[in-house]
Amino acid sequence: MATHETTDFLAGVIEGFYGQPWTQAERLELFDWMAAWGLNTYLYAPKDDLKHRALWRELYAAAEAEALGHLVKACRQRNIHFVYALSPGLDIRYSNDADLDRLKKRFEQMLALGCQDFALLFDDIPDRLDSEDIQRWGSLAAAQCHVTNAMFRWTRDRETGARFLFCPTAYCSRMVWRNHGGENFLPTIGRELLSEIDVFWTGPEIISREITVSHVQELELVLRRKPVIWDNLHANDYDGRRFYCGPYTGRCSELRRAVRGLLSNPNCEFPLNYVPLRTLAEFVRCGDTWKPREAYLLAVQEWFPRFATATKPITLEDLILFGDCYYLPHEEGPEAEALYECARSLLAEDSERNSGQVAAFRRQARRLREFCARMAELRHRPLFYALSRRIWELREELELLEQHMEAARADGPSGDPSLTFHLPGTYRGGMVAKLQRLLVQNLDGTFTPDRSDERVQQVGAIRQATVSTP
Ligand code: GDL
Repeated sequence: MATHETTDFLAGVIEGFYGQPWTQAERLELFDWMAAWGLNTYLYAPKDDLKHRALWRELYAAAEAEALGHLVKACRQRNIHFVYALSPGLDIRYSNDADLDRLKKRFEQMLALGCQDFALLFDDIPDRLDSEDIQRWGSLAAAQCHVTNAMFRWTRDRETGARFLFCPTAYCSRMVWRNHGGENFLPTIGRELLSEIDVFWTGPEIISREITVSHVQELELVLRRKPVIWDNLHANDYDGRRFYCGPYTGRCSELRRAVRGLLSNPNCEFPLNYVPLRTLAEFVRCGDTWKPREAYLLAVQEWFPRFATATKPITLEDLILFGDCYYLPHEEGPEAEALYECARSLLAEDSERNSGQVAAFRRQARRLREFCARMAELRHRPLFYALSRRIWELREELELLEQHMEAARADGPSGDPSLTFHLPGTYRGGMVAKLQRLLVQNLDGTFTPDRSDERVQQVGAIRQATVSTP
């Protein structure tokens, strides 16, 4: 039986997001990064590989299997664990032996390709059981433990050193508080899941700003094992307007001893993951003190050569300013935050609008707009394609603000609406945008109807009428 060097602590990457999976070439590039940076685990779990989730019962066709086999081999050559995950939870019948057999057939195919490590994921699935499963298992947690334990034993009979991971249906504190998965979901998992099986956990939230040592220590008591963190800090599949290239942060270095692993499920667009993964790798091997901003600046410096343009070059300083605009889900980078604060104070009703401040805003906004324009000339086209839609929006908004401030300076606080080309309907338009404007999110996460929208629509209608009047 083949063996490979095992490291107990799992550090690396989950391809576990919704949307277009990474290409074969991107995965190979990822493995090179990982090998160079000391990351040891890659979890194959793209939600929209049909045979990972929706069609989990179907075997891979020959060409698909060959491509996966190639990845398994590429990982082996670099001493990286290739963990193959299946997500059968959408429609599995937990008490149906035929479904268990299908899982075995799927793992058998991967074993034949040289894969040694496996995972069963039950995230984002209906948290109800059909009547037969309820009668047999009593709870979703017990049903999941039964199938996972059975698959673990079956796998270990064939691959003695196999790592085996499990993602529960309630995989963060908020879900547990809401009783997602049913009463006593996690305690049942802790009690009934075999102790050799690792359990994924995303932290207090699905996208956790912070994961503290005390948080995971409390969890350990319930799970009866240390968790493996499935870290969604840099995931962007839930928001098509953003990506995150800020540093790995909100986790202190002591966390490494409190967990069995740290795996990042990052941005859908592979080329945008350089800094997130580089800084994760640094976090994994840093000493006692973790300095995220310093790590970010170093990683951006390394990323910079990929921004070679066809004509006029960009500067590292501009890349840092731009990166700060797409930093992290819960915060902008300091330079972006300063730019935002400057614009906000200039637009405030009682603003003095001193010309120095306006000039400072304009200078930064122009730097950014110029940077965005340069991106169209990136030689690394996949990087540009990954950025292009977001850049478009950033440029538009900055241009609008600049125009507005210019007009306000000339004509008083309200500005001159006729100066803008941003017509209602075409700009910030569409059904989703309209729906979003109906409810405003409060700081505590609750939503309330936005009455000001009626006013905005009225103004829009007036402008529309003005524009279409010959
Ligand atoms: C999730 C999904 C993950 C997705 C992420 C961000 C887990 C365990 N599952 O809940 O596939 O990419 O949120 O949207 O995190």
